[in-house]
Amino acid sequence: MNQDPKRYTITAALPYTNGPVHIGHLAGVYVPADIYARYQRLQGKDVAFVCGSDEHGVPITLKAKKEGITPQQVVDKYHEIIKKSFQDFGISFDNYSRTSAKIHHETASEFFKKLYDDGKFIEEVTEQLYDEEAGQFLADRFALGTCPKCGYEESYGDQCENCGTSHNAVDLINPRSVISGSKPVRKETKHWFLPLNEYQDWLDEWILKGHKKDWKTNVYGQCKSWIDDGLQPRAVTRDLDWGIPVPVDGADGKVLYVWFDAPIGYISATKEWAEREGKDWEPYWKDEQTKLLHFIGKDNIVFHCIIFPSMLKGEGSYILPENVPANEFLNLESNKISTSKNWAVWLHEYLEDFPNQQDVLRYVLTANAPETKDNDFTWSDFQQRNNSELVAIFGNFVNRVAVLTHKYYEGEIPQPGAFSEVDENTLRELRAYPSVIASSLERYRFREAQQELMNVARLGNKYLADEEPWKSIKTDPERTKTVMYVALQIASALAVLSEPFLPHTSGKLKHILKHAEVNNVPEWASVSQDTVLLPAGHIIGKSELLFSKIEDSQIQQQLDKLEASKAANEAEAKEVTPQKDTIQFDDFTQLDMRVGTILEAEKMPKTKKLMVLKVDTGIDVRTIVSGIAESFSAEEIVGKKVTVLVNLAPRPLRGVESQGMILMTETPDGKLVFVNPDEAGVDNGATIN
Ligand code: B3M
Ligand code: ZN
Repeated sequence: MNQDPKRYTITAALPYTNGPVHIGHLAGVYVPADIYARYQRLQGKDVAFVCGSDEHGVPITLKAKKEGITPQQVVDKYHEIIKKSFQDFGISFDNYSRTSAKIHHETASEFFKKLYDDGKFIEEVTEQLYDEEAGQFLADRFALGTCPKCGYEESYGDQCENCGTSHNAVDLINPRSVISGSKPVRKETKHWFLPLNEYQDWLDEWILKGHKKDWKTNVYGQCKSWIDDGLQPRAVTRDLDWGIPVPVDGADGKVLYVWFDAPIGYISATKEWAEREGKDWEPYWKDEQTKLLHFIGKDNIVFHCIIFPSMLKGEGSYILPENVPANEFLNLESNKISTSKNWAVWLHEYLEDFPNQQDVLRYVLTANAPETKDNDFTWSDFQQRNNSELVAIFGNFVNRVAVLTHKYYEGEIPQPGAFSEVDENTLRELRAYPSVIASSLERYRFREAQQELMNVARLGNKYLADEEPWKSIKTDPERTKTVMYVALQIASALAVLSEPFLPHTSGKLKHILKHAEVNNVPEWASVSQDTVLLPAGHIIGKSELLFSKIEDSQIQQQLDKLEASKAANEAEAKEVTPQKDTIQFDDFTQLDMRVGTILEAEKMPKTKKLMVLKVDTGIDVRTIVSGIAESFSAEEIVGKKVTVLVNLAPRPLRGVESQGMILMTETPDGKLVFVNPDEAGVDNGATIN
């Protein structure tokens, strides 16, 4: 692709419609995508910025079960809430669609059919997890279990949130059904697989050997590890009743895998938009001169860099993404954002507490964007950035300029005299900003770009502080005219350059400066040229407050809210687990539990939780892999007596066979403790009954 693409197709991850959106979504995906799209439009570029609700998949069905409503009711409810939040925050999608739309069902079905007809799938009967109690297959998030890669015990069937790997539900160790809690059996069923292994060499060429070295290191690194690990065929269909029916014969009761249909949602959203606008959608997806970009969070990297590109390649007529600028995660007050724990700042709730202050949140989230590593959002940082940056730097500059223009000239821009060296230098510096900001944006460095924007306001403040028009008005009113003229040019540039970042503020500022009434309306390109943005004689409007101070009490209110969530979670955690179903004495006697001693302990490399133990069970010395590394160091447990379930079937954990299980319990704050036999006088091998 040359440096100057003909058009841009910019996609933002389709949010699952099983809950509202929070600051993590905004910071990771939608604000950067929006800044980028707005910036390209300001360059006069042809942009299709698309998104929509991801309405299929197990998360939706689970939510419906939990709330006792239908999946359709779930998606209808959250689609509206999410769509409104995006509008409120000024995310300027050209189209926000939804995957339940007819056009999407058609597009995704056709896509599948094309791959099917071209023989791009493998059709295979395999064993899948099946919940006999619920009478259904356990696709994806319907199954939970231990991640085969990192040992995390709450891994979903399709993906582990701990290590990011995506796998098949049958790969889970100790799987359990989310529906009934029961242990699933394996049952045969037919599915269609995308043979990713056949794309391995091509992906290696395209990403690793190709020109993708300029992808962000977090993205490139994940791709590399995937490709280096060797790719396996992936099922693209599921046994579920919610989704897009598999459009071939003999596929009753089967739907497309949500991660097969969702990215095609970008294409359907583009089609829907093009139809509405009377345009042709195809160049946006098929012309080599189009720059296709996917904005996503880091948990979606494999789908957008490996699987979707393989689908597009297999289909044959589509272009591939030029870049996938994925972000890391945003934490909240040092803890992982969690919907289920209500540890989040929900966008619709934020707006209730901070009405019309969307741009403050956009600003803070960009200033703190998790671009290269996970980052933390804190309310005190939010307050600080508002009060000492937006209010004190940006707002203060604009307010001084507007107020003084009215005070001295009744709002009319004065005729300047000859420029001093300081004036010339200031204007020259100002003209450099569009390209400085652009260069950061072109490299997806949004934090840096926004800092440069603030430097424009800083330039203005410094200029006023040095030139002191409020003093010269008494001694040299002609000089004051020149100074105010220059300051007004800076304010005007700020109105233009802030648009991608702070669209509401930019709109207000343009309104104050009455940009629309200037003959040549100031634009991004004109800021860098040696032209006048606001001519002498132009009359500006009255100053309006762009930002207002955020008080300590408002911050305290937010912290109290979070504190309440924490208290509620703790109360819930304290609830005693209900007693399980009665078992017979014989069932109990089948468990062979012995006293043992830990002889050696070593943390398993590259895992958070796993420890490899050598345990003397009295019968033998055996290896047991246990998920205790976050609660104990190796040193403190060597020599400890523990209770061991010795006749548990051996199972491999990350390549090490675990030959038993150590009995544990947990303190209220999550620390594991051993179920400790009386150490005085029991020998290893003593039975427990
Ligand atoms: N809905 C996953 C997510 O919200 C998913 C993104 C789809 S993008 C095609 O994390
Ligand atoms: Zn894992």
